[in-house]
Amino acid sequence: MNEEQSSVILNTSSRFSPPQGVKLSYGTAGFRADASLLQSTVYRVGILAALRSLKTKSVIGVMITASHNQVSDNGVKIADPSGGMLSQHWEPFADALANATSPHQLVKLINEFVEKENIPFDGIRPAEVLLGRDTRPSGDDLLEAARQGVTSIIGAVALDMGILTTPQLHWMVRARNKGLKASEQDYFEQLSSSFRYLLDLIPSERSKLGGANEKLVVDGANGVGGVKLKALEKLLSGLVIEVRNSSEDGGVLNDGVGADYVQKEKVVPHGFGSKDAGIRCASLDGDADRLVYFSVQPESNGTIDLVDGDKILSLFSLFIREQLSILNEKEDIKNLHQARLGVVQTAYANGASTGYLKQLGLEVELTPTGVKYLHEKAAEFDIGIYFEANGHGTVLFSEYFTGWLEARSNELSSGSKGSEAEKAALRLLAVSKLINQAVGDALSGLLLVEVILQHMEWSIHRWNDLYHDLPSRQLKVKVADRTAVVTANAETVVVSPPGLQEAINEETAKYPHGRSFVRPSGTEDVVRVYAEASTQETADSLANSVAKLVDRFLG
Ligand code: G16
Repeated sequence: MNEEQSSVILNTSSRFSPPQGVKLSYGTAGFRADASLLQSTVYRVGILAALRSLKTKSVIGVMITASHNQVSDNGVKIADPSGGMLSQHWEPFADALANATSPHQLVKLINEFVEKENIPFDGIRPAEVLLGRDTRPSGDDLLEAARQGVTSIIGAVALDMGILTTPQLHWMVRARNKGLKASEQDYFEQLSSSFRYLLDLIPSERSKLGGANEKLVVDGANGVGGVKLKALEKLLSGLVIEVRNSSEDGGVLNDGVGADYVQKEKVVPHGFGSKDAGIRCASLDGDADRLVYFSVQPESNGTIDLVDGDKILSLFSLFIREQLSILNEKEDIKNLHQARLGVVQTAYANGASTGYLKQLGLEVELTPTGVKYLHEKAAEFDIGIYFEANGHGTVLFSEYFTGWLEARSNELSSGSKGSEAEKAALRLLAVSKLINQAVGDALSGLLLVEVILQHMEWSIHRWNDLYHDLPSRQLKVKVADRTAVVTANAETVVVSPPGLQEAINEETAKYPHGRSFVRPSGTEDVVRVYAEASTQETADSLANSVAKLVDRFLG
């Protein structure tokens, strides 16, 4: 960097002093903390995003959100040129920037990194960064900090895209870098038109009046997702949606509502109750990148049948596998391509779901928690479906396979939908347009679930009966230093502190079908405990015993 550039950073950074005595780290999905601590981190992430834009000669995204965390928290996620998460190779630089103690140290770090990465400051293509935020009250100020960070790189342009869901911003970054239309309206139009197209491809002999056609009731977590879903619904036909807990309703973000609450507590969110028994319901998280379904049990006290990310993964797998087998069976299609289909889960996947997917003959891969890992693995397949049990996931189509599907689609004469095999190809192509190719997206995921249920003529109960979850329990344990827990083998084994894994093994062995693991959260200051066993009582008991072990070893 030249002197002029260094002095601009020295000047602007002096307005954003880092909080004293706080070490921030780039976690599962970026930085996350109490919003009052984040001004300097977000400003510095703005600088990083502009540098990433210069390095990749592409548009980068910065999203101000703390997703499922409480409303007083905030955070920042970075979208790479593909629309996916920031390359893991740059995470240590993000950590170092966030923790630089003075403007001079910050400039020194940037200079070293610019040299090491050979980042061009030639002014040929100025940096361009899209900024978005969710509905948190702290979002406005933090977005301004990000804007100042971006524009402290001379010539860089920061475009404020306003209040968005996280997946909308990732989608826009991807679309911009592909030279496609990338406004919010374009996003809504792509989702609604591919949804309509898939509905039109439902075989006519199917009545379209099955259980799936009844109203869907959606819990918006009092966040951005509910408002965006209402806007999207205006463009939809063939689906009736009622949104509750929209940010316009005055409730508190993620407080007794939202996908994280519903999935972890397995109870109804606020605003739902016995009057909803049996109805198909869904829940989004605070920034609408997670989706779970549920139905309220009749005459219950708020208990639900949870249809989580594992079951969404299973539903998508069944539908896509069916289309691929129609393609492969029919010989009337030119240049048949045997697509490789794979699914990706984490250790949180219910054991019953993994068993079910393997029984379908699918390749099942396991990665650590965090979409950055699942996404990378899923991208190795022609069609890679990934979902975390918490409802974060999507379906990725390789460029090669999408090109092949597009060629089939172009061969069809206009207006004709062709043979069964060609219809299957058209369905798969429409799925690739409907489902967000950049990142897990509750809105596009919801539309895909809805159209598949209509295609199968399935109610939520039929879907939920695909397999029966093993009873499970998740707990959080507050410890002095969660980074003292180090794991291996996709987080299934603790390697540090010594002795903890042996103690967990000993405890787990006491329970029929017992399975348990612990890992440090990358978004909250807790250690997470997961346990599975043959009954709810024993799963609860195993989780409690393991939580006590965590406390004993790390207390
Ligand atoms: C983020 C990540 C997810 C992860 C979740 C919880 O979700 O994108 O991949 O499952 O955090 O992570 P942890 O257990 O490390 O706290 P979100 O929706 O909060 O951005």
